[in-house]
Order: sequence, then C-alpha cells, then structure tokens
Amino acid sequence: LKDVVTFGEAMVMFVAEQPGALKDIDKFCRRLAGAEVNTAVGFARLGLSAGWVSRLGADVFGEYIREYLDRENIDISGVTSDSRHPTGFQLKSKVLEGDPQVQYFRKNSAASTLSGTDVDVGYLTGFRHLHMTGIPPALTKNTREFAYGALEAMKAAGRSVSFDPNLRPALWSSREEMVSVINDLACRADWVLPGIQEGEILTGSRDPRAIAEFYLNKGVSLVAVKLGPEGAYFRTQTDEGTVQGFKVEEVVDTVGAGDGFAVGLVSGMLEGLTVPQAVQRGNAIGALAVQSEGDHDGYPTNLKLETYLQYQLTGVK
Ligand code: KDG
Repeated sequence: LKDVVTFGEAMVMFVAEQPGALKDIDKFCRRLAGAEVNTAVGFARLGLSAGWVSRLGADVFGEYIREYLDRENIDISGVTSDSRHPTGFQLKSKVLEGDPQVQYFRKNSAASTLSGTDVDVGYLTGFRHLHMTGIPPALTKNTREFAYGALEAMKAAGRSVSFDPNLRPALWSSREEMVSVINDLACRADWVLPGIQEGEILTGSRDPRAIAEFYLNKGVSLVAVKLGPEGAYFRTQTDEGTVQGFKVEEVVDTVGAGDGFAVGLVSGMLEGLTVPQAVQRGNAIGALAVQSEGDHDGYPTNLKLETYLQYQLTGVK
C-alpha cells in the first residue's frame, strides 16, 4: 500500500510583494495553495508516498499545478481535466503581523465539480491513510458528496482517516450548517485536529480538554488541539498532555501552519512515533511553515526536520 491520499482544490496563489491592502498591490509572486495539496507536498517531502485527487481546468493554471506536483513527487494519476471549468486562484496580502487578507476566485472552478460519482474506491484504498479537511464539504453539494464518499470508502476498507476542520466560514452559507457538517465528518474520522478557535466554534467550549472529549466521546481515537505558538494539546482514551511549541524569531506568514502541523502529526503516527512525538513533529513543521511566505515553502525534508529538531531540542547544530 502507498501511504497517504488527500483530495481537494488546489489554487494558484498570487502573494503580494509589498504590504498593504490587496486592492493597492501592483506586484504579486506566484505560489501554489490549497490545504490538501499543502499536506500532500509535506508528506512527499518527508519521503511518504502521497497522492492527491482533484480536477483541474484545461488551462495554464492547471498545467502549472500538474507540473509543480509532479516535481514534488506527488501521485496525480487521480487528477482529471475539465475543459468547461477553470482552475481557481486566490490573492493573498503581505502583512507585518497577524493573518493576511485572502480573496478567492474559485466559484465554478473545475475542482468544485468533483462529485460523489468521481470517488474511485480502488485508487483511494490503494493508500493506507486518508487525510481530509473541512474545505471540500464547504465548496459545493458535489464536493461534499465526494468527501462523504471518500471517507466512507476508506473506513469500509479499514483504512485510517485524519480530519482537519479548516473552517472557512466565507465558503459556507450558514454557521449552523458548517458546524453540523464538519462535526458529522469529524466524528467518523480516527484523528481530529482542530485549532483552538475552531474547537470553540465547533463544540462551544474554549477548553482544549473539553474540545478533545467532545470528539473522543463520539468515537474519535486521537484529538490534537492546535494552540498556535503555545504548541498543541492532545488526548487519547489513555493519555493526554500539552506539547510546547517551538520559538519562532520572525513570523512571515501564518497560512499553512495548520496544514504543516497535520503533516507532522499524521506522518509521525503512520511511522509509529508515540503520540507526544508525533505532536511535537507537528509543532516543528508548523513553526517552520510560519517562517516562509508561501503556504508550504517552509515544509521540510526529513534531513531538514531532523536538523531542526536536534538544534531546537539540544542547541547542537
Ligand atoms: O490551509 C491553507 C489554505 O487555507 C489555503 O491554501 C487556501 O485551501 C485554501 C482555502 O480553501 O482556503
């Protein structure tokens, strides 16, 4: 079996070269975005076999994304082409502190037409793990059906599933619907990875322990609540704890840190690390991610991760 499969929308991302409101920016730098491709890139850089399923427009953005993912050693044989819908894109501002401003151009994109009938059970179950996020269920009725179909196919085959809520309120028609669909999906997964604010929206509590219990009581086996610079709180049926985050001198861009955390946690669990070690790896990749501009530019190879952890933990280069 191959290691991890993901599915979702990839977008070409234009990142502002100067700080300021997006409407005032003349120069942008091209990058690749999309929560699930971010994680696929992260897994592949760590040497795991990773696949990403989606649909791309038959246009230059689609070509760019295919070539990019090919270079990152991601299996894209599950990606189809659509000549009637374009590849989506987004603009992202540059900020000196806080989260950047993002504007999407993704309505009716090729990726948003992926539907329940596109679920290729044979392809998906060729992987031992599915990592999914709350973005595809937010996009369209079709992509929501795809998300349910993919999750159920993996569960039926006895594969493990991780779920990152990745709440994007702007993509949902109502908050109630967002909360109920996301929790419904999360409770079917094995490992759930909300950020602390997401946990509060989804469970009504801002206490990491209560957030974790909410999902554990519904059958999830591991919950890791991301606490930003403070690290992450984890809980299983038998163990709990908080793993401190790593110090970061200069935060360049926070977007992509949560996906980086998922890469660390999921890869660590699949490689048989203990839960605290896997959470620590998640914290490390999250910290590396915020120090670069693109979503996943900072995601490490195995060697870079090892060197970083050694230096952070022992002070030895
Ligand atoms: O997690 C990072 C993503 O938010 C970003 O890459 C864009 O996937 C994206 C989305 O839909 O917001």
